[in-house]
Amino acid sequence: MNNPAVAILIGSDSDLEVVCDALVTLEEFSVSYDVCVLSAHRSPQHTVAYVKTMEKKGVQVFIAAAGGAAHLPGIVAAHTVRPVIGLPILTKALGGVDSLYSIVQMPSGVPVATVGINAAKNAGLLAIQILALSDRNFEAKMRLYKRKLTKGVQEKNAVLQKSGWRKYSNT
Ligand code: RP5
Repeated sequence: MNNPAVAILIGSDSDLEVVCDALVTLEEFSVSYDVCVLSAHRSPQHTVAYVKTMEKKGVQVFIAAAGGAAHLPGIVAAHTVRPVIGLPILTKALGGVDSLYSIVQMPSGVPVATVGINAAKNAGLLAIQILALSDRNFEAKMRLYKRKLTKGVQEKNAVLQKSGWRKYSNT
């Protein structure tokens, strides 16, 4: 893709199953994106080169997903002035807390907007909200999305009010 609005870096192909939720969300909003496997530790030079190239191509937001000693979002943030969203990936050893802490505890001056562990959909939505600051089309789509969220809650409440809470109980 020539001029993506969002660039997504994933630390390994093993992260892709989780990250797919972000990609699907971007596609649902018709956001152009580029996605690459790049590692802060295993391919550091390629990672930095990619960030610089994508910034030159006009990328507005970066999403970086990584697990364990998850330094990828921080490395991206160190090399761009664009906002960076960090997506911590669930890990077998420590349940993703290692990823979360590695991403969220950035030094002063180099922020990474960190979403929840495996919260790929939220990473995609946050990227779209950033784009919506300067794009009325994305803003309108985001308002519609929010209205749908509200409608879903109202429908659930209607079912609860009609059938009573015992429908939800095993006892
Ligand atoms: C991190 O190490 C990746 O982001 C991934 O979450 C984790 C494991 O990578 P693989 O060993 O599956 O390649 O860098």
